[in-house]
Amino acid sequence: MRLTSVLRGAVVGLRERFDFGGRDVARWFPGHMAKGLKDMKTRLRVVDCLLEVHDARIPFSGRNPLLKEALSIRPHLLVLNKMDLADLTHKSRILEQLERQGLKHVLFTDCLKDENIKEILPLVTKLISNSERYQRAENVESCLMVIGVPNVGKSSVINSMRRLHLRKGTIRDHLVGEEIIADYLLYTLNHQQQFSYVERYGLTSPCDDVESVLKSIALYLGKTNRIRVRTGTGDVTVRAPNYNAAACDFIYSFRKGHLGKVMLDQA
Ligand SMILES: Nc1nc2c(ncn2[C@@H]2O[C@H](COP(=O)(O)OP(=O)(O)OP(=O)(O)O)[C@@H](O)[C@H]2O)c(=O)[nH]1
Ligand SMILES: [Mg+2]
Repeated sequence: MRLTSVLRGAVVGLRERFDFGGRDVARWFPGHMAKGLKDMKTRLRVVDCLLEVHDARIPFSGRNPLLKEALSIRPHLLVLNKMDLADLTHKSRILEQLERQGLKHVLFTDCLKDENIKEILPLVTKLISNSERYQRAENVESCLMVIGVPNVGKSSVINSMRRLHLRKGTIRDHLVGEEIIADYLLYTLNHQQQFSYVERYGLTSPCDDVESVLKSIALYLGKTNRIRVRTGTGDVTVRAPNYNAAACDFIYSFRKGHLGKVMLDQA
């Protein structure tokens, strides 16, 4: 047993609550934030989604109350950053409580290890395409605004996204729906040495990694979502491949026989 847990059980007489002793607790919402909020509201017109960064150690407090009004008019993703510093034993309870407050889309991140950062853009893309006001076609540019109180890691999140998406490309953790089917078809085609897809989609060589194939297909077909991330120091554009659109095209072409003759059952 760790010393701390022994102590937790053994030490008695510790304070149950913190007594502020009548001290006037400073209003934490200073003037410069009011100004920032005013600027933000002006710029909100061109924004498709809001990414609010906050500290994972204070999931319920310290968020700017005036943001709520602004947040309700755009799809909103709450990123609880610095998860490496937070005790997340009760993570599911935290998520439930946030959901009761109307916060349905929440991600925990750690910018030091780029943890979960790659989940952000696919989720943002989904939120934007699901939002009624912004029914958008593919390949249009979307605009994401990153907001949050000072020092929560806004710049770090943007830099991590930049690092992951611009240099290495979007990496996804889980394949879903059509992507799994596409993966199976890719496996089959490669297994049967049927490489028509290479030429059809302008690849350089056969490849057995579905993620990389779908990414190439998306770029080749121009099925990408461009997301402009507004930051205090200029905008960053991230181009996210639309994996699902690529997978659908791959499956469609397969069904139409454009990827060559195949045999799905073994004789
Ligand atoms: N441990 C840990 N530290 C982090 C993480 N993300 C950011 N930090 C640190 O938190 C501090 C603030 O990060 P910034 O990215 O500058 O935060 P910000 O919200 O842009 O701050 P302002 O622009 O000043 O409002 C820096 O010292 C970062 O290194 C994280 O996931 N884990
Ligand atoms: Mg910053």
